[in-house]
Amino acid sequence: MAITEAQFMDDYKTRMLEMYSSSITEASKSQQYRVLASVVRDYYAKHWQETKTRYQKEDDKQVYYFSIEFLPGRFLPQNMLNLGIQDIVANGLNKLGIDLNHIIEQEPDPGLGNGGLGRLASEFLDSAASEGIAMHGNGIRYQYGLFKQEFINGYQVELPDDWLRNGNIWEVRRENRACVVHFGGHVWLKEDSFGKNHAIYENAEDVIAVPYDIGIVGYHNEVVNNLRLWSAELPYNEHQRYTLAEKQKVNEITQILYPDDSNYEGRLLRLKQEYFFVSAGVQSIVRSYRRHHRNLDDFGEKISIHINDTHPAMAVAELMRVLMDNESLSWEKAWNITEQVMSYTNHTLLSEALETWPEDMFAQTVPRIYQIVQEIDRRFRLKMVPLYGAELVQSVAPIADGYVRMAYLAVIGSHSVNGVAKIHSQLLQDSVLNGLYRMYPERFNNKTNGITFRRWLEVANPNLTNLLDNQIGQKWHKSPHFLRSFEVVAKDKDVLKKLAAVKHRNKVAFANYVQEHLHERINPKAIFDVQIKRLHAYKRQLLHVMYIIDEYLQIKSGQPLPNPRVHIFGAKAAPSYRYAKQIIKLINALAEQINHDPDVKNQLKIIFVPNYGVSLAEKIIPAADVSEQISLAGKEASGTSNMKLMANGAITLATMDGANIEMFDAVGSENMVTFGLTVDDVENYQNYHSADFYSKDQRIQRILNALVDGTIKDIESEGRDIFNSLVQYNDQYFLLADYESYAQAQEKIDMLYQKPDCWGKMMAYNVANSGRFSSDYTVIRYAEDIWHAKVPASIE
Ligand code: GL7
Repeated sequence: MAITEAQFMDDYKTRMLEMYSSSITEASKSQQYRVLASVVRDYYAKHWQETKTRYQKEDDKQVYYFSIEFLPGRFLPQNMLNLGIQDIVANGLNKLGIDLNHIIEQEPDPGLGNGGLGRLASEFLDSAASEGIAMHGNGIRYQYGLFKQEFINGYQVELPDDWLRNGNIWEVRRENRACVVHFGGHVWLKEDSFGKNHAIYENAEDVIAVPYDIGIVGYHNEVVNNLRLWSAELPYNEHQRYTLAEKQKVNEITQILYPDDSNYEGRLLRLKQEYFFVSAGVQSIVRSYRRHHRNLDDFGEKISIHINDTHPAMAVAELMRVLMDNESLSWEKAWNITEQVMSYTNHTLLSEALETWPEDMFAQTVPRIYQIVQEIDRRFRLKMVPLYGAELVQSVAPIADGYVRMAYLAVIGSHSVNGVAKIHSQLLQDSVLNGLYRMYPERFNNKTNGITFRRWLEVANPNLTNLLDNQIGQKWHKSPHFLRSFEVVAKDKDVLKKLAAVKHRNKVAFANYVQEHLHERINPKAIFDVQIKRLHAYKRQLLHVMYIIDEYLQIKSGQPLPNPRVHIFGAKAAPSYRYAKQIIKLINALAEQINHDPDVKNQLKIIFVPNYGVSLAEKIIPAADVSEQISLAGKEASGTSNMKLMANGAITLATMDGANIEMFDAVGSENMVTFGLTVDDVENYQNYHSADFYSKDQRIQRILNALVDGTIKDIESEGRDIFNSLVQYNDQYFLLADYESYAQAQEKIDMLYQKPDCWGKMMAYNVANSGRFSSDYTVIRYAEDIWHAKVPASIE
């Protein structure tokens, strides 16, 4: 982007005056941020408009990524990077007496997602724009993001995340593009004088969906795609008055994000949220298509709708509704188009996360959609029972046993179904979706997740970025495969020293952050052992905690640790997930005790960073030495923090699960430390009795006893419950079975860390081989194999 420093400074001063009638020095930091965001937005406004016009003119296929969650992280640093103006802005502001880094910290992190699933959606948007692929997001503009986490007496407390309090500079409200969404009431079909059916809605509750658009800026390519987030409002009508209660009921639909990433209760509001953004999205897509096309003959060739996990699966029925009821197409024609347009990604094998809705609730909330799903179900059975038998068909039909089953609906209505890592896609075919795989084998494929190096290296880790640029040039910015050449360059000891120096500098920066914000001192020479992800039993933060207790007991018995360690956690627990919250309390209690025990003498520290999110990840990941990816094999679909940590030179300590397996293929056994049961081991395990491990293994006994015998203070009830879950209730996630192997792996880490040359080489191999996990490549594969969309810039 061609802009000079002088011009920027001028723009900034003028905008400050326009927005706040203020001089720069008088303005608050938050005002300084908003002025900067507004100036940066202006710099891509024209590209945004031109991108839209070009897509229309060239009639390119448009892809719409429907996701109930997006976790974009801060827009300001990403947009400046992608526009190529960060140095100009930093220097310009400097001359005006402002530190850009302070301003960046003013931007609230839009917490419109829970974890990996929402973050992946945002990485894909960034990658698609950067590759010039016409792909747009469709989601919900939650007024409150994921709760703000604080710890009080070690317990998680959830506070509202009022991220819109000061407005959102990046969004544009487009009232003129609003849609009406119908809920409830009765629907009947009326034949008109031409013999066409029309759906008549009686006593329906109408809600207006107002879109807010955010530009998604591509990397150095003048492409700006769209993220459209919908907000629920009452219909505007001068003659109709609404009570406060009615208004609240409508606003509720887009008020909060469900703070649960796997265990959705069948709540009515959630169902409404899903239909709300799906219906608005589908209607607006058809409407905008119709503005430039006379009929719908080519709709299937020109539009893709991607169903990100089951939450938007009603898109299948909603598109059928719009095509039949509004556009008067026949069932057959509408169905052909729908199958061609829809594709679905599954993100989890956990059975509790495969959504189902009680039929009654579904029928009452979205009656027309229910009718259509019933018809899909009827036709599916009619076709499949003669081929596969009633029993198999019943086991995968969209409606059965009083429930509407969203994953099955998504597969039946799509032409493509993918998992998010090789092993996960395989397990989908073999188990969870096996019945449908037998019927539609050609639909199933794998698309291993990816990450964007622009955010996780260029924005988050400028020190490593500079080193890489100096050593191997900048080609990797556009084509992350080029990182590979760092492997050769890093054979030079000098380069390894520089790499170690970069890591050290990042660790010092994080230690300073911890001191300033959490008032704990940590030693940058210690191993920074990091586990950052949602708190969930299957992710096994508790296994990590067991090892910390082990270390602590070792110190207390007079044996020093081979290396000082800092165990760093970041994790939110779903507010209703009692066990996860008990583990949070345990970690905090342990931290309180260990961090202040004079016997420990700084050999061991626990830092549990509250309110983990994208912006905190950007601070932690560059400083990590060890990346804990220790889920029970077969449970983590892919993982993505594993890739981010790898790219930043952390050594992965992992089970053979999700994408860890592909990372292992990429770096080899010398550069990753693996342990534990494999997927096959877990599947074939006969008669697991965790109590046997407790009674036979003295080390495990000592660790678990510490939970209940007063060794760890202030966890009376939590300690007992956690102990019982592991010993009495048979340890659902096989922690005790994996403990010995995990502890050995940790010892191996200690041994390797004591050989700086060896550790340095491992770091270099990890950075160098992480390029294949770029979401740019992942998105290109989606575009080519699933969406059949244009990929303009072919990258190497
Ligand atoms: C998840 C998976 O648990 C995670 O392994 C995967 O990396 C991510 C993106 O594909 O999707 N599924 C899910 O429901 N959440 C995830 O993070 C919240």
